[in-house]
Amino acid sequence: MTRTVQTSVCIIGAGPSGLLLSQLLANAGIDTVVLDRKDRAYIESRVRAGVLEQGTVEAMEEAGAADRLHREGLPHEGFKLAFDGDQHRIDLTGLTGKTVMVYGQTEMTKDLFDKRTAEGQAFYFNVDDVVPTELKTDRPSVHFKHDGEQVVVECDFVAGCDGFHGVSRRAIPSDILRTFERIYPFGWLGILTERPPVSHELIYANHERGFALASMRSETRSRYYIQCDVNDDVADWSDDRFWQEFARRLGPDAAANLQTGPSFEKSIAPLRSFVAEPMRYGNLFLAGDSAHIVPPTGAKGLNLAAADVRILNRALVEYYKNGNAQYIDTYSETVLKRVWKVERFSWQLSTLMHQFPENSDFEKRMQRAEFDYLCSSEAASRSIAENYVGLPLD
Ligand code: FAS
Ligand code: PHB
Repeated sequence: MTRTVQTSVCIIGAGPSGLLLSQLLANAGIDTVVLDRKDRAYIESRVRAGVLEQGTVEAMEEAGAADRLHREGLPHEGFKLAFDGDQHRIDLTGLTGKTVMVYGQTEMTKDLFDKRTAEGQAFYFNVDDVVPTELKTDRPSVHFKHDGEQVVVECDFVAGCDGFHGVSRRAIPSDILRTFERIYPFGWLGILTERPPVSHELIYANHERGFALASMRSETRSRYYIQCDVNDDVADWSDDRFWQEFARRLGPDAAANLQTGPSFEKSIAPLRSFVAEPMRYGNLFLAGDSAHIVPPTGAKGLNLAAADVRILNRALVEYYKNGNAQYIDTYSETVLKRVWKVERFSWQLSTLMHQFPENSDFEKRMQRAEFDYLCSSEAASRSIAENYVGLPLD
């Protein structure tokens, strides 16, 4: 027995991309069905991004889901780069007139789930065997299993918001899909701890022992990272070992204010740069991590996903409201131009701020020279700042 469901846009994935797209389309009166292989509790439990560009905040405002973000988020006007103890502040607001908002992806996801649920959004959680089909026709469909029942969603468009390990990218024929990848020779070990942050602004540190990042989730909850071997086992990293390493890499001045405590989340993430082209195939549109991955150094992953969604939403609304397919037809070209610029920035900052095992003494000197140039050049600092606060949509 197959259950058939009709909708305008079938969204595969209920992470930030899928949820934001569903809300923005709903605001334009466009109905969607959203399906995810996990459930809401699992999706909300994932600890990921922590910094929102102004554009992402604007997207949440457009979605009508920004009230708590403005109440609890922390606007930041700058951050620090540190090299073997020397520090340089990137004055975001002085150089660009903009700020970034420290607000966890977990919270953003909760806010979007609350809003979608309050508006009666149709979700299918814990689905299996998702197969997008008929993508080159005017009425594609998405088949999947849910609660032991076979379901098919017939729609106008399929939005592939199912992340790096999803099925949407793989629905594009291999003779059409092109992928580009750089895998970094290290990972990030991240912890959460209920202790006030070591600094009121983020500190990105490159130390001879490796990279470290001091971030936060609130004025009482800190989020810290250190570069580690991607094959490390998180069980080998006791809190004491983490604190010792983290303090050494921050340097004595910055670490003087460090309040250590028990971690309540500890995980290791691999780092990669990845792009899939095209981001459209027939009536399938990719958005977010299903199409690209950036190393978290530039705080871009979530923000790049939100920018994709704003561009895709504009295209779909223009089609439904005015019958104009211009933005749909140029979606992949438009969005990829911005994706590659953000990939460049994330790669550049990762290359500058990490210890690479293969780096010769010359490359290490180049890293230090780049840092010294940033310290001495307002133009160089402005370049970092304008990328960090977020590039224009197009
Ligand atoms: P997501 O991966 O968040 O969501 C995809 C959804 O699709 C998931 O809920 C999944 O269950 C679902 N799905 C997958 N396959 C499916 C299928 N076959 N059928 C149905 N549903 C399916 N970004 C930053 O900006 N800053 C950071 O500090 C940062 N840190 C990160 C740390 C880690 C460990 C990771 C993994 C990522 C980090 N990111 C960071 C990037 C991250 O935030 C992503 O950019 C963001 O989650 C992208 O959102 P989505 O595109 O919605 O993809
Ligand atoms: C975080 O707070 O999780 C965070 C902040 C900035 C980054 C990466 C992660 O560049």
